[in-house]
Amino acid sequence: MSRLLVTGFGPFPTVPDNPSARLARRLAGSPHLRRVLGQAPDCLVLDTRYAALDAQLAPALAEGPSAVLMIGVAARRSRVCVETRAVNRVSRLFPDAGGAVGRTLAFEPESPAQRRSRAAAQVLVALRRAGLAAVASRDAGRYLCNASYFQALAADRPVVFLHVPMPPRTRRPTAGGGRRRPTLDRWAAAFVEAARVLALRSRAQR
Ligand code: PCA
Repeated sequence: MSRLLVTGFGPFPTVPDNPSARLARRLAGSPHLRRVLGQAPDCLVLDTRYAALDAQLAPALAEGPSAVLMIGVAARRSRVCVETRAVNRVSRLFPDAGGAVGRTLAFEPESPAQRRSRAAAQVLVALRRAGLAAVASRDAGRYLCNASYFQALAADRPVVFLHVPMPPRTRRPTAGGGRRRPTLDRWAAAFVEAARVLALRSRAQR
């Protein structure tokens, strides 16, 4: 059966505890999302290694998910970013979790210079409507997030990549003295709406 695939990433040298893995698992286990989709999505937490693209992502994509919602952390950003494209470029500077760096500058030498997400604009609207001050980004970096997005965008199905900032470590008291809803909970709730958009688009494509 064709379904939504949700992906996150494990730790890497500058981010020992990657919130994207927790978010992906939370979404995949969300009863609300299960109701929205009519079934639970598949969840894949990728090792932050170049080797994981072939070893983990490729087989999951080969199973033919109807849509893919990808999540990664961008520690220096302050807002959730909807990535509008992935480029065919790899950093040779930043080692992955296994110490390997990209070997060639082009990720796939025979492939186009970039691939765009046709679902990104609609996902951005959905996230904002869900109360998240998300922004569009045309720069998914030159590391594993960009590379995985480039790979997932190769097939004709709705795919979007969401970069999240590092969530604050402590819960901040609100002006009224109460506690704000934890950041990860707010993101996960809004990401259900992103998943809804992807699912509707995939149904329309069939
Ligand atoms: N962020 C990195 C890789 C894994 C992750 O969560 C990136 O932005 O490429």
